[in-house]
Amino acid sequence: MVAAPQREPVTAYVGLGANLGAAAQAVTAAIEAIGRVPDTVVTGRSSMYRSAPVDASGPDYINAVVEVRTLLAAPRLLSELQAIELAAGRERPYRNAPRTLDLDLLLYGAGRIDSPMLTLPHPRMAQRAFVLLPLAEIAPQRVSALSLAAITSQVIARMEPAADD
Ligand code: PH2
Ligand code: MG
Ligand code: MG
Repeated sequence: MVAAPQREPVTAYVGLGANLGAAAQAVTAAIEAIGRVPDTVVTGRSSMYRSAPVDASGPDYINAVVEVRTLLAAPRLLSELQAIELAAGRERPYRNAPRTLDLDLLLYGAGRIDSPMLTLPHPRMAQRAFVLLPLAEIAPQRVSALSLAAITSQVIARMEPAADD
């Protein structure tokens, strides 16, 4: 039997990061591309942040988080995000290599998944200021005070909104 399509929209959060080339432009373009994913609307968007690389090398990152409402199942949403990464010239020469664009599915409703392709919630998000600070800006209910207290030593700065924002 074919599974019935999912009818109830789910609120999900996507982390964006880039540290090669025109990183802020890549993040802005990616948010627009996420808005063109089928059956998905962008319902919230954080400021952009500049952050020092965590467990990685290379230039500073530009990071942001967006909220979407989607009818897509989590694995399908992930593959749409991966297609946007590929279109932005993403290469994967080694783990945590500098990248033109990284899109991570952080949270999918209250969903918990542990498969080789996808782990939800994102397994490292609770240790990363570059995820927690933008997420707390648009979804404070999804970030605990305890995890915010644990990441205060990480170097990160919220950028001014763009003039035309
Ligand atoms: N992404 C990583 C590894 N380290 N550091 C910062 N500051 N921002 C990132 O987006 C980031 C990182 C792996 O995806
Ligand atoms: Mg990542
Ligand atoms: Mg990633």
